[in-house]
Amino acid sequence: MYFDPEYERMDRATLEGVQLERLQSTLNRVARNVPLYRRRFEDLGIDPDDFRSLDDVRRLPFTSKTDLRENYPYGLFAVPLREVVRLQASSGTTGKPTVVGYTRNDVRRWAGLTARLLVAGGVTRDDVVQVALNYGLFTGGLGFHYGCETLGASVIPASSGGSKRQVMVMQDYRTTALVCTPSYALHLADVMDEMGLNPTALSLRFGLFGAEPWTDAMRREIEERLHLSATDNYGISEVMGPGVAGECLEKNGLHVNEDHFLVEIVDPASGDPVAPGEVGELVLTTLTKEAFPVIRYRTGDLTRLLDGPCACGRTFCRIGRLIGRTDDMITVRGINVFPSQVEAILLDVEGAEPHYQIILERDASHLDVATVLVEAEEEAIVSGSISTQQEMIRKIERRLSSELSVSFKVRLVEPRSIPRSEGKAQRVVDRRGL
Ligand code: DLL
Repeated sequence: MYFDPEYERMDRATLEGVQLERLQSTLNRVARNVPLYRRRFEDLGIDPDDFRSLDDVRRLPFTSKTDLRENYPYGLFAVPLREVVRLQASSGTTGKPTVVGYTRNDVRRWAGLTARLLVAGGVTRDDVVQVALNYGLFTGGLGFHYGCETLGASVIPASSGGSKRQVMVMQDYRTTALVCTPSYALHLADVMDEMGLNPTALSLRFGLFGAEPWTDAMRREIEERLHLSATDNYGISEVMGPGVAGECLEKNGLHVNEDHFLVEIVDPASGDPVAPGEVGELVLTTLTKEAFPVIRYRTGDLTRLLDGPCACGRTFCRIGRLIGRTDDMITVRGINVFPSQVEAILLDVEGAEPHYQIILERDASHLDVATVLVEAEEEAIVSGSISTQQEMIRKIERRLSSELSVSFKVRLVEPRSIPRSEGKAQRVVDRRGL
């Protein structure tokens, strides 16, 4: 089953023709409307009309998260705000998040792309889809929601959290497909156990999971415990959100929606293309976005291109599971955080030192638990009363939670008790076994 058979099964030569045409029009759009790209193209003597082959893309400069930060909030938009009908955001490396915008056409195309992935993952218009991803600035909830409506499935906008209510809705509304993060799916399985509910009594058939790293072992556990077929979905707000790539029921890599995104895998250090099949950094160029096109965006995600055709009949290339990051970004319950964001908050709290370590664990019910060990100033530890220490802990926890949307547990530790390193400080200790 396909949502867009004409494109999803397009032969390679025709697809490349479509990509080249769309790339040319994107390059013209950004050269005309986005000062950063115009400047960079001029400096390098790049004329978008000279583009004759897809390989020419390598002549273009990369775009990084820093470029987005320096142009916060709207500096990289290629249309006036009047034409923007939606704004979403993703975490920034420090302080402010990154804002992304969509025109009416962008929203429509985005919905079509998540609809494709839903169909690839087994969902049809006869399904009842519970979207248990956060609805808000995060692209996950609304991204999949519109895809369900476009497909014609019945969507339950459950959003994230409230696990017992999620299970009750699943039972009463006879949910047949679940969309959430993989760790939340396992957590829901635990909640069902606690409630004495046997998942075989539910109507679940398919699960689309993503937004955070997971493993094949986790897939097997989710499938066995929830009695559904689970597929992996990748997306990134700066490029669009969910809808960039997703698995079909062959479960053998994620098909990239190549008629809308140009894929490159590069060596993170040199920026040169890696040999086919080698692991490198995923670099994406949008081919159809109007409001927020990005050229050669360094996603920071590590993966590789998989070889050979897929038995599902889709001709789009496949990438392997996302296996890590080139930077120190972490994902806690599906939300991205950079250690530098934690540091910026600590620097701002009196009595706290910017010496810290983030410990990531998974609790018995499969949820991420993030603890920040914070060195307190000598005074706060030695002469500070328990109540002032507790007040400081509460203050840091409140700020981390309200500014980063992640609930961290904070523990104050003695000055100089966090190991110092001669090179890069080890800011994150990840014990989640991913
Ligand atoms: O997480 C979009 C999304 C929502 C994808 C729902 C799938 C489902 P951001 O919040 O911008 O967007 O986070 C993007 O999350 O750069 C990866 O590091 C990580 N990530 C996303 N999907 C996967 C996945 C959404 N399937 C960042 N496996 C990316 C591993 C993933 N990591």
